Amino acid sequence: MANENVQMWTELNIDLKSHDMLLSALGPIFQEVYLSQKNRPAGMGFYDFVVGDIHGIRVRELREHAKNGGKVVATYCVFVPEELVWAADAIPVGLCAGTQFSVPMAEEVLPRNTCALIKSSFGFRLGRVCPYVQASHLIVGETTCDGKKKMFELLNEYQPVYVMEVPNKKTERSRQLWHGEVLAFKDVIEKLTHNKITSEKLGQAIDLVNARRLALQRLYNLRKVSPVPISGKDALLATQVSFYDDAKRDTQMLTALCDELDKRVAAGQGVAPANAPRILISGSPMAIPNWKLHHIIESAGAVVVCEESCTGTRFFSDLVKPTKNNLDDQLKAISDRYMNIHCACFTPNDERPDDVVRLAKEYKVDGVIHYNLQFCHTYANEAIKMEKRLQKEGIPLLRIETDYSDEDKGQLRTRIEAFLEMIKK
Ligand code: BJ8
Repeated sequence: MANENVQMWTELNIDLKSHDMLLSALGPIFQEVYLSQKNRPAGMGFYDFVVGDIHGIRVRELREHAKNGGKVVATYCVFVPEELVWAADAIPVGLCAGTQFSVPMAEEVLPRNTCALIKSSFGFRLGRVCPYVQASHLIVGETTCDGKKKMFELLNEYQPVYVMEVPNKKTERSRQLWHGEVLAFKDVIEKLTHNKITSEKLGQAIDLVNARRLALQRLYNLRKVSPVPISGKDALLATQVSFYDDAKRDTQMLTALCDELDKRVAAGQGVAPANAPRILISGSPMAIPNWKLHHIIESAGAVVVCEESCTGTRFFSDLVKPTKNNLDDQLKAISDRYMNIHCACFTPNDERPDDVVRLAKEYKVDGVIHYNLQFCHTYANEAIKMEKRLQKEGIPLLRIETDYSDEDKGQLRTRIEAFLEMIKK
């Protein structure tokens, strides 16, 4: 299998030397962060396997699909309506952009004062170290933040990129603009795949993605229980894998994991003592293998019970409303659903602090940690409003600004331990 992988990566024009370095760095990190945990649910075995073979089986599935004439569509943002991709018999893949490894590669081109997520994703393409990027026929970007939209122009010099225009406001005019973008995206995907998106196919795709969202909702609901039956790190990993695994298989695996967690809950079995501080993380998304903050928090004796982020609740909280098999209604339901994602790129975006307050209560958290990637101005500015709002509600907040490097680990640990000491029950 190892040889088969090497052959596949060669066909995908991967820089094998750098890629080897990337994979050999991932193993020890995964061992330290994940495999060293005690009392993990057996259902996490699947996710360990996925990470262990991160550039193997799934990439082979995508290649097989392409050999049979199918297309692979890569995305960087939860705004891209994946239902339309599935409905055209293409496969969407949420690209990871969570490693420091590719950041220096990107810094050869991009300004250094760009957020790590943007640098990491651009570096993957520039350094040819990600087979998912190499295997995709189209990358779909979006006009969310300035850094991303300008990076997509540069990325387009290496691979075809299509950019969706996400509005910055939530007015009726903006909603109409977004609806037009969804219709245009349908045309782009039909042209790419040479497949017509019918109402029947779209209905099936809506059901497919909604089922995965419901499974993730179930997983998160189980995290509301005390003692919590799964660590924040494990729940984060399961969510991260949902971005690129097959949606049907992913739903099955999540369902099996939740069945096991149900039993743990019934037996009162938790991964941390009932009095361990419960933390909600709110802010920028955390793509694989960005486990830094969770690891520091949980190593300090607390437990992360919820993520208000695009690798958390913003990814699955809302379903596309099921409609009768009428294409226009389905497309409208899709555009309405996606406009409900409260990304800090919107102004105003008061719904996000509202969400955090609501989630803090639902998950009975002892404190919120606001996670901000350095140089991400939208989330940094929104943190000011968030702080005021949480203060009013009496919910303790710690604001963290960091990147993907390990340099600030010690400092973060000290600040987080002090915060946990303050909120201790
Ligand atoms: S919907 S959060 S996935 S844009 S952290 S690149 S905002 S400078 S990732 Fe995001 Fe879509 Fe919004 Fe979600 Fe820019 Fe900030 Fe970097 Fe960001």
